[in-house]
Amino acid sequence: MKLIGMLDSPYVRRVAISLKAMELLFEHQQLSVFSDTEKMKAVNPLMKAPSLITDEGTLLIDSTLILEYLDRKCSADCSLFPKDLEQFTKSQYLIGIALTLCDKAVQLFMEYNRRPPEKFYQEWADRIDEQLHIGLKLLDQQVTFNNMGYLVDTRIMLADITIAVAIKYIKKKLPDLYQEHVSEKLKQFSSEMEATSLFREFNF
Ligand SMILES: N[C@@H](CCC(=O)N[C@@H](CS)C(=O)NCC(=O)O)C(=O)O
Repeated sequence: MKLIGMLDSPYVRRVAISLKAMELLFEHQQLSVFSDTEKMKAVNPLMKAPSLITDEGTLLIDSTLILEYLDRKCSADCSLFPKDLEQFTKSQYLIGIALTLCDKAVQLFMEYNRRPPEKFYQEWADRIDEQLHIGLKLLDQQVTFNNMGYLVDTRIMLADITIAVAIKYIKKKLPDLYQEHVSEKLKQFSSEMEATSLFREFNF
């Protein structure tokens, strides 16, 4: 299998960390959707990252769809989805908030860094900003860690990975938002996750 995309993408990063956590072998090619356009098009004409090429040569797009596929490939005891329905529902709920934070953080970063200043769309930026504040508050209210320091199980699962990756993206790309609106609880969780060898291998 081959994963294509840069680790500064929270979507690529969550797939890379998950592949390793699932003990699946893969090759990683860091191509940028913006600066490696031609190479990226050759892999995926839609120019999206993450892209995953399966061993059979099928192109898979979108981190959530890729992770569903990988869940079927990995051994049952390495699955990153809880078996129990109640835990699974909680996990999907938390991942939904974390992915919305990723979407909104990427959009806000693009708004400030890619859009020409004369085309800056203030109303849109304000809306994203509000969504980010609400998402961070909701996440802070909803997360509770067990005595192993994880969210839904006694080992790392996709909810832990996705939340940690979202917080790190915000820390790096939107530092003011991180300082002012990420709670101490989430900052602490993010630091603990980022200190593990699993996260350090896919550092950004
Ligand atoms: N929902 C998608 C989002 C992926 C995404 O938007 N990736 C960005 C890189 S961070 C990308 O491909 N941007 C180029 C584009 O949208 O044209 C996922 O979970 O994989």
